Amino acid sequence: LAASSGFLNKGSLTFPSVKINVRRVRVGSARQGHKVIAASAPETWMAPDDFKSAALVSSREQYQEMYDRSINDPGGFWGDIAEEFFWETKWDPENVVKSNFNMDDGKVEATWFAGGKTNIAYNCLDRHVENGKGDDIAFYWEGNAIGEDSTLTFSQLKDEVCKTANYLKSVGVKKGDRVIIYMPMLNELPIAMLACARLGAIHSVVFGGFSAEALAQRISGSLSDVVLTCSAVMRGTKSIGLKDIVDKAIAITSAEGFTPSTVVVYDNTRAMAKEDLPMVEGRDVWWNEVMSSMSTDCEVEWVDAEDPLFMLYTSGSTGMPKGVVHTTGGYMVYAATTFKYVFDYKDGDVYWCTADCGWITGHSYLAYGPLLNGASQVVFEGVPTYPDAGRCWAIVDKYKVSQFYTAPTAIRALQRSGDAIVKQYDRSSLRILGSVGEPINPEAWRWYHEVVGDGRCPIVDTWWQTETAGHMITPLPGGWALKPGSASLPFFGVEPAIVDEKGNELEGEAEGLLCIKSPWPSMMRTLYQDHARYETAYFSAVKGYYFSGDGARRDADGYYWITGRVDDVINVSGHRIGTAEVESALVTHPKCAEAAVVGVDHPVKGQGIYAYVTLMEGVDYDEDLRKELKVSVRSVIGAFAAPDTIHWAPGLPKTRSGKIMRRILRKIASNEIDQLGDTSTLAEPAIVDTLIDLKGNVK
Ligand code: 6R9
Repeated sequence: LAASSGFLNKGSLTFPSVKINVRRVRVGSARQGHKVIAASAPETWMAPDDFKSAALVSSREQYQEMYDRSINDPGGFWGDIAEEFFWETKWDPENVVKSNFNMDDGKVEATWFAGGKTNIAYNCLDRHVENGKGDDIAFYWEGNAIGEDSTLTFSQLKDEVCKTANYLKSVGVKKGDRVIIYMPMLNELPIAMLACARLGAIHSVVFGGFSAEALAQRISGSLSDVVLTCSAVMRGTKSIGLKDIVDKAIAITSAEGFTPSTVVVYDNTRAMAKEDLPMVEGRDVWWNEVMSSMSTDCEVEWVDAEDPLFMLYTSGSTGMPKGVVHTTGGYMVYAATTFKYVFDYKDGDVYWCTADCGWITGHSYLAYGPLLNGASQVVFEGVPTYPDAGRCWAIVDKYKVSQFYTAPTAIRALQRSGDAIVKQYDRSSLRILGSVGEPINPEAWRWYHEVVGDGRCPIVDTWWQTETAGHMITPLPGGWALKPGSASLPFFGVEPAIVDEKGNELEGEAEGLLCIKSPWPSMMRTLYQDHARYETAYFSAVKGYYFSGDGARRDADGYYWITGRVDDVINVSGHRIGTAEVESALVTHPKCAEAAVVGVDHPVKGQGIYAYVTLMEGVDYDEDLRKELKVSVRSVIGAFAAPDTIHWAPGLPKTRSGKIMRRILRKIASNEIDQLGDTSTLAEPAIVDTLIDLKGNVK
């Protein structure tokens, strides 16, 4: 294995099994359908001098010097940073990074800090407690309803993590075992993650919005013997029963021959009365009862830097969701370092990320990054619009939040409620505003900047993925001028490349496929039990590069503008959804013969799901059926993946070899009928006119 090095001589580039439908995006537009910023005269904003001079990185020159070292001497750069953490055994300094990332043979392995032994939970908690920070607040928990709140100090959090770890140990969980966590945003969710990490067990957090079928897939996919859950949760005024979904999921896995032995249920009396919840004798226990008798001392399991820390499922362009696996050492160093520099973290800050721990953002920038830095943060159970659209600003005011990190979809939704409700609250504590999950359109950027941040706060538009586990392209808030809609420059150690459809890397100003050409510490190491799929899905489309699935443009200043997915992944409110997953959910309905799903621009969600459905012979299209089809998707994936629109399709535009031409379906869906392009390769060109005629009956 060669250390991260050259990437010349890529040989011939082919696109074997990975499907890339490059969608054309106008040069200069930050996002299809949103306002276009002229490429020639981009608007820029620079943090004021007092902000810059106090920032960890205060100029592009300082960044460039650090960046150059991170690329030319990754071992030295990351090795120095890793020294700040506690390692029970030090890594081999000659081999900080080993990888064959850039080979043409399509085989990919990477290791960081090999030989080192550490524990991320120890570094998140014990290290701070031992350094006299035990009484600092780790979590300001804010419940769904106004007035529900509590705090946990670092030493209290450590005690809770130890109790949970001791309980898990008592039911047999040990290093390498997988544990499913299906919880709402109670403190117990990050506590459960850290408890697994303390034992070296691999957590697999499943977002609470996933259905029983999706949860079942994740339980049996990882053969997790223990499931941690909660009776129910309040989302706004609605109570959602999570334990009930766990019961249904286990009924599915049991029918297939796998039954977890233990289900630990947190009794959330605010959402459901204990008596109302049936418990399965011998399998289900109450969290609150079993933890209370556990000791607050729990020995740390020292794990290898390359031992897996967690797996997290995410959607790709083909097939079923992929179990992305992240390991310990590189992830720890990278999550902590990106948090520190991107949020310009300083002692005394109060940070708030609105993400759920069911997503990667909640892993890296709620559970791990902030705790590794000893930061105080808000953990919010509720939704940004309950009881009203001022809730986020009320929380900022209440806790004097200094960094606020959320998704463009939330920003757009709050923007719709107007400026007055924002201005009712004091936001002078805010220093930095963050964005993640999808491209932020310039109007939303400006509103966030001007109204929420009173024109004072830099916006860090952070581009990254479940697979990258940490920020990849992002502003450093005091470092350089911001351009609304651009994620700007690569973080330390990240080498982005823009590649054309033939796989040639483009230099200078360019637009194409966004790839990464050398390993970074928190890169995913494999897909759970499927290394071959890891290699084909990410490293075979563009040989010698990691292909992100996104398109991007690089401007004359070297800034990157992410143009969105170029594969068959739809990004709905920051949630990644594979078109293939929604299609296979639709065809589970007995009356659905075939389905084709595309993404369309949506003013709040970023993209919406638009489904073309062909029914079985002899079945008539009707409104009830439309509802039933949506229910099918809700029950196979979850409510967030239900199509917004169903377009009845007596047939679909296919090539003679039977491939659905989604390009045409996208154009019809977005009313760009005049831009259908070449339809001559279709087996039955007339179907296009039929679909256009049926647009009148679309709902
Ligand atoms: C962290 C996260 C990843 C996909 C990614 C891209 C989109 C995320 C973005 C962004 C433009 C940004 N994305 N951040 N697009 N600008 N700042 O969201 O992970 O759920 O895996 O989604 O989200 O399309 O490929 P994940």
